[in-house]
Amino acid sequence: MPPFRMRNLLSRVKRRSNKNRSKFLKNQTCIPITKQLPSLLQHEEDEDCDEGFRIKSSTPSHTHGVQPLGNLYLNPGSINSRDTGLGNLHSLTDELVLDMLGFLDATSLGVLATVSKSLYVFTNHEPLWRNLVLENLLDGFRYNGSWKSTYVAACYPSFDISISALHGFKVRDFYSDYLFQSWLCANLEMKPEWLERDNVVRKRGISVEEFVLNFEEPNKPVLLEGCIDNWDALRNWDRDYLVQLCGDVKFAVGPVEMKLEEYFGYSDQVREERPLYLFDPKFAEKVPNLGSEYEVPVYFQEDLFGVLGNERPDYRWIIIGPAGSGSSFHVDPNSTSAWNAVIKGSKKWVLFPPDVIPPGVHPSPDGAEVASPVSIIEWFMNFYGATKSWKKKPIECICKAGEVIFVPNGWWHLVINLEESIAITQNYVSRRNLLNVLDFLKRPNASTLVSGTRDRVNLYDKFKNAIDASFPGAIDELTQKEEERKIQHRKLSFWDSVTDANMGAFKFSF
Ligand SMILES: O=C(O)CCC(=O)C(=O)O
Repeated sequence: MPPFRMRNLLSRVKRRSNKNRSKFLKNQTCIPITKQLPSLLQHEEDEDCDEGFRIKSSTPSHTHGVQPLGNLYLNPGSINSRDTGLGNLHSLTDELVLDMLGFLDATSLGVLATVSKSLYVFTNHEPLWRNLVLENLLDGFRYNGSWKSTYVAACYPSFDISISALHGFKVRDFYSDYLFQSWLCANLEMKPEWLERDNVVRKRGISVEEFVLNFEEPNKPVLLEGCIDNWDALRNWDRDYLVQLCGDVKFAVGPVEMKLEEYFGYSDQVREERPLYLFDPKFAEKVPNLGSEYEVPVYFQEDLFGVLGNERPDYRWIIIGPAGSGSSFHVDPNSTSAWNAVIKGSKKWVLFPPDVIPPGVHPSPDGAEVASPVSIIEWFMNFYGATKSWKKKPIECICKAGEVIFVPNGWWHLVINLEESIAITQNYVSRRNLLNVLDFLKRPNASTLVSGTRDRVNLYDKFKNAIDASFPGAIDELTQKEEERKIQHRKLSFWDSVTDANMGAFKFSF
């Protein structure tokens, strides 16, 4: 590892557009926000930076020699070849240059790469080639060591990129925080202090009544141990078993469909900031054995969206991803609650209650758009520390194989896989949450908020009618109970405000 020094990394905050995972905030659009954060990072001869960041072992230096901008200021006399090679475009930000290059096809990128060293570095930026692969190779691909060579191997099979004169050049004196940070985030170890806090309530063997009373009703997360011990999936599922079971069946990986064997080929080789995540809602239809090797834990059996039969929104997913993959901050769709069971590996969870927006996350007032850091690791680097001084601490834990976390509706959550992980998650609506879900589906902008179904606007009517038909009077009964609960709550808060809770005496304020 060559030494690097870095000062004042700009934290990149960008739109999350989870178009490919309808489970998530599907229709978020771009709110670019640039924030200057005093994110000091210094790396001298050793591998620990002064902020305690640690680069993964066996990490090669940046493929094209990109260095953080701070190094330029510490090397008086050197000239940033980023600027000289961009000509009149040098005053544009790196992000804008890359956005413009994102409009080009592979051939134009290849031609531009020969224009200057600077354009060589920009046009070889891996996310540009990743986009080309994901836009053009929708039927899957064999990852070939880098996104560029994956694209070239698939589209120009007779061209051997490894013998090209323009392959794997390192450019001297190219300084860019933006490009460097992509590399850094792809190669950073999770800091021990990011994993330390474990304040989730853990329960083993509780009754359904206890679960409803203490967690579902008050809408609080809980980690449930031992409730999937009977799953065949827990015993059977590993790479070899799944590859054999699923054969040539393809699963949704972002916008593309891949065989498991192709996906594992990719995840074994890749080192990137946001690894592709296998997240498939139709896994049980595609491979019925996957569906029959697990069963819904006893706590989540009531699932009222079931009244819609095949018309229910997507509700169950198999999730597979390498270390570093995961889900950035989101709230689950359609105001549903969820459970997530880890079958292999482990996941770090950070959850904030509905009334606390996580630091670095900026939802639009109607909830249809969310701006957040580019990657999960970047959130940890730039925002996790802020939670230390927050009064309302997030709930955090590491969920290991055999454990299930309950994610109550409306809670923001972020998940990062600490090792290769396989999980099943389901979103559901029980009686405790039915009115919330109906309210959500009825919102005026339902067409932009509702997800997991094609018929977003009519989902409210369909669902309500189906509930009325299957459970006549249930909605009225729940509405009445809710009214009573509110009145009760109002009464309580009045008495709370005039009495001293501890002394039982009246409280006066002057
Ligand atoms: O990446 C994961 O396992 C978490 C998925 C998720 O956010 C969820 O189940 O709601």
